[in-house]
Amino acid sequence: MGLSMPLTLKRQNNIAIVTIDNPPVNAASHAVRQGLLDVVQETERDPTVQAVLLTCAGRTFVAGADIREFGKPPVEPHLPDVLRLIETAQTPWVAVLHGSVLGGGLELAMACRYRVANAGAQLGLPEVNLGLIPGAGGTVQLPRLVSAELALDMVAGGKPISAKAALHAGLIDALTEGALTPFALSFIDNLASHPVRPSTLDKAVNLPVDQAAFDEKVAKVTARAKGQKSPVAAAQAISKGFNLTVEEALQQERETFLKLKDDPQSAALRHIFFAERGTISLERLKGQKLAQIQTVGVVGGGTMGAGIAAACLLRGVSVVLVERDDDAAQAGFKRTADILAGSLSRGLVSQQKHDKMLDSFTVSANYAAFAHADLVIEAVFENFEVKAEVFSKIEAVVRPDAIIASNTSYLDVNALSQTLKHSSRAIGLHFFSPAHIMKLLEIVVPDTVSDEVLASCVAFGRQLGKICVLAGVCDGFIANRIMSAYRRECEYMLEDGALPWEIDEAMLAFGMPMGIYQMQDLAGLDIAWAMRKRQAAERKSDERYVDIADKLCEMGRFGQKSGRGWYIYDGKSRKPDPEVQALILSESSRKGITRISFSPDQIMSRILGRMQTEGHAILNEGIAQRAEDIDVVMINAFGFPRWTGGPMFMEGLSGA
Ligand code: 3H9
Repeated sequence: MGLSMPLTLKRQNNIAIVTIDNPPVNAASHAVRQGLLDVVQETERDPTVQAVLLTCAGRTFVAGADIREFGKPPVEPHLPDVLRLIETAQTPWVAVLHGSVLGGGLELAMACRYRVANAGAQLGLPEVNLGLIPGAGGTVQLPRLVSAELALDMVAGGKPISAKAALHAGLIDALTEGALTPFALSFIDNLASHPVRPSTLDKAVNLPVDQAAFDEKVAKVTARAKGQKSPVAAAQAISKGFNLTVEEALQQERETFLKLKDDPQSAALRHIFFAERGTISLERLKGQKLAQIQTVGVVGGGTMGAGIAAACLLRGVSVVLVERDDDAAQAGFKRTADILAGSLSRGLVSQQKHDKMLDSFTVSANYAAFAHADLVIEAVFENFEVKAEVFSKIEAVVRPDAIIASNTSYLDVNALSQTLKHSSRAIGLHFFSPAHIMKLLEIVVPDTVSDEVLASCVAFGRQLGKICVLAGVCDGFIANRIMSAYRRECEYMLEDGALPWEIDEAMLAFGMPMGIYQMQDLAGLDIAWAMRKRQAAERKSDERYVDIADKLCEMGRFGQKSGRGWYIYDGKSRKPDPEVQALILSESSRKGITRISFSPDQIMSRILGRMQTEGHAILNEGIAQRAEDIDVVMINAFGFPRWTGGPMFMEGLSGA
């Protein structure tokens, strides 16, 4: 039929079956749009076609517009125009949904008269995550199929819903656990006796059940967005749309979409979308034989060990956790089991899966329990001698091919590897706490690690659903090294004239989830104090050193847990403390520093400048592979605002 390549059209009696085959995710690229246009023209011309069944090959339905085209000039036919033709076609289209039905993909499905799905399908409008709102009618279609409240949640929140929830909400018409295409064909058979229903845009819009409650939801979206524009624009598109005609609402949506597409926030979010998917492209890893990691040993059942154990169990990996004695082992068991119970109570796993996870989890006070482990990760106290001893105990009991990993966040993984008889099996796997939630995994690469071990650990990290970033060996690797550098810069600013709460407020206004001093108070000041005391002997005499944090600890101010730290606490409420202010002022004067005031912009520019300088040092030393990896780390380790693209991307934008 002369169709563009990614589409095929075949006939089954009087049904036209269109299949989009555009790997990896059937994105609505130019060729797909052109193909759809050709099909709709062809099938409208043919009076023998009674219905068009729209399916996708591969693992998913259309997962959205082709994001790679967004940076380029738009090429006709545009998606909204193609969808309007499908929507208004005389021959009804039936969308057959599986996998990720997202963005332009869901808009395409909603432009069809009917939608059937299999149980695994996920449906959503995630455009806000790319700094956009839907641009092919989504904000106008969705509230005509589902409630106004759900439409707001889906468009402004960007999270997909399950096929079951979509059926319940009225977004799809039928659901099957079985084979999809035969189900869709019999669905069409049943339609034959009914008049064709009106198109989505011909339906009346669903107004909010309670306008005041709806307005409150919109206000919450705005508050939660901090500086990000797209969720606010998405909420406005939905709420303003109630008072517009379909044509006006489509026009409003399109204008907002095009404006946001050219906004730096969208460019930044697209940058990070691809950066997260491109973190590891090392030649040395290609074609390596991968170890099958089915059983993981964990040493230590504290917060980190339990989190790592849960992260493995949640992804179907068996775990053996070893602690120093039976009581500690039982405590580790409970900590891990509590995390799994939390996943069950939040509906993230079924009872069956929960029970299976518990069956695959054992604890012991004896290292011999690691005899069958494919990989053992130590998560014990952050001290070189302690970790080295644990490493040799592991090596004494594991199989010769087992991998041995340290979860250290600062220590020298090269030196740690050398404590083993076979250093090629040693690696750093730096999880972030809580390890079952945080997406980032720094894979720390010692000089002697084998390619096979490294490749197997990357595959393992991905198996756990982590974003893996390779890091070279240095104090703090990527994340903590940059954190230490900007923490030092903040301390200089304290002496130079800023106050902790001014720095925190500037960081919050910038979009960080927490200020650096709020974070320190939450984590406790004593651990870093102990580390500074250990490092004191190596500190250069001419290095600028700020000892305000040490003095706070000497005063017994260890943070939130002791009721006082950088702030003073009354229960959970936190207030600036005049005593801390007095200490800071007296330290400036003791050092002969004339204090100057800092605006929030000046504070952030010093913090960002420090992050970028350290980022360049890390790149030059080969600690990070790519500037993008540093952005990925800062966003996923510390909640650096995604819509900025990360500190290295920002530097490129400013040309600094
Ligand atoms: C939109 O639709 C706007 C419309 O309203 C209006 C238009 C006018 N385009 O994530 P994965 C690539 S905005 C191009 O690793 P998974 C990805 O880069 C869009 N490429 O797989 C990767 O490539 P590579 C709204 C895309 O199974 C490969 O596919 N839609 C796109 O973990 C595999 O991706 C979205 O925002 C794309 N749209 O997850 C959905 N999507 O192999 C964005 C993926 O070379 N996509 N690629 O590294 C996703 O959320 C996930 O990719 C998905 C699959 C859940 C689909």
